[in-house]
Amino acid sequence: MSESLLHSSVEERVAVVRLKRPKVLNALSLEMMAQLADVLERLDSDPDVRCIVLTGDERAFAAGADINDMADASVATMYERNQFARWERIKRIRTPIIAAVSGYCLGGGCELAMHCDIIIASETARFAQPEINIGVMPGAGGTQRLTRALGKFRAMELILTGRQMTAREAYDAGLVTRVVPVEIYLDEAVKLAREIGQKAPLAVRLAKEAVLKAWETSLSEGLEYERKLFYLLFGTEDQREGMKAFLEKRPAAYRGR
Ligand code: DAK
Repeated sequence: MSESLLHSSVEERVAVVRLKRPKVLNALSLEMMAQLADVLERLDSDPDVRCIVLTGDERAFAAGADINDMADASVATMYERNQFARWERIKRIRTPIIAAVSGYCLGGGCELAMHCDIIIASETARFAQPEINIGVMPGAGGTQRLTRALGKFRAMELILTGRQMTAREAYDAGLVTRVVPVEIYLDEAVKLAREIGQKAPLAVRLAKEAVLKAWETSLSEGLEYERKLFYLLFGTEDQREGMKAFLEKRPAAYRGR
């Protein structure tokens, strides 16, 4: 299936969604974000899709929100547009999303990668929140998610200077979980997505929900939440199947029930 600013395909339970505005380094226009929220929601409700890979191209994952959309905007325009609603829709996707990042991953691009659940980077990837260089600050979660991912001091330095981090630095700081040669970054992400796609889908979705909860709550509330989701899984056929298959020394056949 193709949208004008995105391309998406599904194979072996893994959907690959590609941002497609290469001439402007995949700058995230309002229209592109609308299409992205639509596509991700559609994939999220497709039972055959178990994991999503979100990517750009070798030169850029995305160089930020499209500055043309914001340059002349007033407070009222920004408020009326309510862009946050689209980002909120992306935040609510329950299927795991892996960002496969190469090249520039800046501003809104970095914030979009941080809306994903795992980030795989090519050696050429560069991460930054450069909004400070154009007179503003991150607005789609950068000050909060980068700080939670890297800690206060590293995040503060990056956000106040707009400096680009290399893939290796992002790996050392814990933002990225794998750095691989540019030739294989997408394959690596798809391979990981297929591995996740083999697991019991309800357990995967609830586990994602529980990990995300850790960002937003105290330890004791998070543990309470985890416990309830854990109990819930004992109401699924896949729990029976997974444990039975282990005891019978055979691979499990999960059905998402
Ligand atoms: N927007 C629009 N066009 C962009 C762009 C961007 N963010 N980034 C690059 N381009 C365009 C360039 O203008 C150029 O277009 P032409 O001149 O060819 O027409 C083309 O892409 C190629 O870029 P360059 O010629 O500049 O390529 P270089 O290799 O020399 O430099 C660069 C690459 C990535 C270092 C440079 O393009 C750059 O600094 N780009 C801007 C990066 C940036 O400042 N990003 C942050 C933007 S602010 C919100 C949600 C999100 C946001 C805000 C609100 N809400 C929910 C309310 C996010 C804000 C941002 O991301």
